[in-house]
Amino acid sequence: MSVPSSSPEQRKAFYDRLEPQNLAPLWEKLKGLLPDEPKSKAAPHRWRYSDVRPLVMESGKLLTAQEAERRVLVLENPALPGMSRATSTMYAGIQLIMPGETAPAHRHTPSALRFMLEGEGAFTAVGGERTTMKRGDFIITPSWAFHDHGNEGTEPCAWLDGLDLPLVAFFEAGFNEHYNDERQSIVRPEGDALARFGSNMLPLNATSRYGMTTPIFNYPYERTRAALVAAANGDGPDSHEAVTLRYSNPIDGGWAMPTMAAWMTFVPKGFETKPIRSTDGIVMALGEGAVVTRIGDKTFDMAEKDIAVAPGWTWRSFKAQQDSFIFCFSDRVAQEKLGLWREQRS
Ligand code: GTQ
Repeated sequence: MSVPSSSPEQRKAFYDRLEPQNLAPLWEKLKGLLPDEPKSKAAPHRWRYSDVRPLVMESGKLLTAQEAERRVLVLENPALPGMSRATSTMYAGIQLIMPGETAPAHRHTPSALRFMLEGEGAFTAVGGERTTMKRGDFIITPSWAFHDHGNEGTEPCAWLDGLDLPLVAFFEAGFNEHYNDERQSIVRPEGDALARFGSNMLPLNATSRYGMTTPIFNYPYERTRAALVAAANGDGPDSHEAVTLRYSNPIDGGWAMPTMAAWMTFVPKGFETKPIRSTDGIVMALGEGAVVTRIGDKTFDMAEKDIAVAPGWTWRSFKAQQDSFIFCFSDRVAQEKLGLWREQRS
C-alpha cells in the first residue's frame, strides 16, 4: 500500500477549504476528544470562610434578597473564571438572608442543595412545607419544586448552595418560573416529610412527591452526625473513605437527588486517609472540625465552614486535626447513571 503524504502547507490549504463548509479534520482533534484519561479543566481550590464571610455580609448592605432574587456570592473555580462553576459540572455559592427578608418563591429545572453554615431562624419552603435550617443540615430543593427562603430570626443566615446548573446548561434543558406570590402557601406542618419518609418507615403506598428526588428535604445534621459517630465505633474508619455515609432517597435507596450526589465524611482526630481519585469533581465544606486536605499537588488547611474543590480524577486525601465532618457533593450520581463513573484507590 502506498502511504499518502503531504506537506504541512498542503494540509493547511485543505483545512482552509473545509472551514467554509463547516467541516473539520478529526485527526487534528482526536487526541483532545479522546484523552487517555480525564484531565479536568478545573483547579483545586479552597475558599476560607474567614475571607468570604465579610464580603457576603457586605453584600447584605448592598442590596436586599428581594432585589437580588437570590443574594449569593458565586464560588468560581479559579481556572474557570466567569463561568459560575466550582467544578466543571457543579455550581456553588454562598447565600445570605438577613433577618426579616424573603428570597421570593420560584422554581427551576436545575436541582439545588443547601448545606447550612451559620445563623438561626432561616427556613426553606418546599412543596407547601417549611423546614428550619440548622447548622450542618443538608437541605434539598427538587427540580421544578417551588421554593422560597426566609429568615425569621435575629441574625444573618448563610449557607452553601450547590446546583447542577452547568449540567443542565450542557443539556440545554433549563426552565425557570416565578411564583405568583413572595412566599408559597404552607399546607403541611413542619416535620411532615421527615416523619413520613425519614423515620425508617414509609407510607404504605409511598410514592415520590418530587419525581426522582427524595421526598425528605431536610436531613438534619444532628442525625447525620450521630450516625457517623456510631458507625465509627463499629468497623472504624475505612482506609480511603474514613467514615462516609451518603444521603439516600428512602423510596429506592439510591442517591437523594438525580443529578447531584451528596454525602458526609467523618474523619476522626488524627486519622489520615489514603489518596483516592474519582471521575467526579467534588465540592466539600467542612461542617465541623479542622482538617488538612490534599488535592493534587495542593495542601489546604481547612477551618470550619471553609469550602474546597477537588477536580475530577485528581488524588485527594484528608488528615484530621480534630474530629472532622466534611459535607461533599458532586455529579457522581449522574455519571453512575450514564455508566461513566470510576474511582481509583492508591
Ligand atoms: O436558592 O433558588 O445559589 O435559584 C442560585 C440559583 C440559589 C435558589 C443559587 C438559585 C438559588
